Amino acid sequence: MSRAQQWVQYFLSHRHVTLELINKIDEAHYGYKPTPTSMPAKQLATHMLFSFYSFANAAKHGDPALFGQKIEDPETNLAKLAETYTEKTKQLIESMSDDDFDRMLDLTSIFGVQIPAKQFLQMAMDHEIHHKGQLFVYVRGMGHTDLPLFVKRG
Ligand code: NI
Repeated sequence: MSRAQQWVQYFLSHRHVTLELINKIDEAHYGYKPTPTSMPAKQLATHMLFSFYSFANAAKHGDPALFGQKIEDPETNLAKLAETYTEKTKQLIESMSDDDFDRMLDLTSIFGVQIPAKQFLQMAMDHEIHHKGQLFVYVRGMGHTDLPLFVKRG
């Protein structure tokens, strides 16, 4: 299995759970917050989708500037947005060559370091996993009790 295929599998093992949680958020709950200072549910989910896409876009093209690029999307349905950006992110990772994973990214202006693309992708995974844990709390707070495991294999 190529590195790209391994990474796609790793990404999807967590993203499929994120999607399952997002699909439980109906429109009436888009503004739901577990505490007064929390991010609204739709904003949190959108942040996850756009962030991973930006990480992958920068990793694939070896261009850190792509990470800071602001994303605007007219799609208002969260489930549809999730499907679209999961597919776009998957395609970016899938199209990476073995060498792309080792290419150094100059992130000195953002994080003060230079790191290989594979480590940058690991940061994307850590970020996804962090916010996915939060989504569990959100969805439970909306009244859902039938929730997935934290990771989906196979
Ligand atoms: Ni974040």
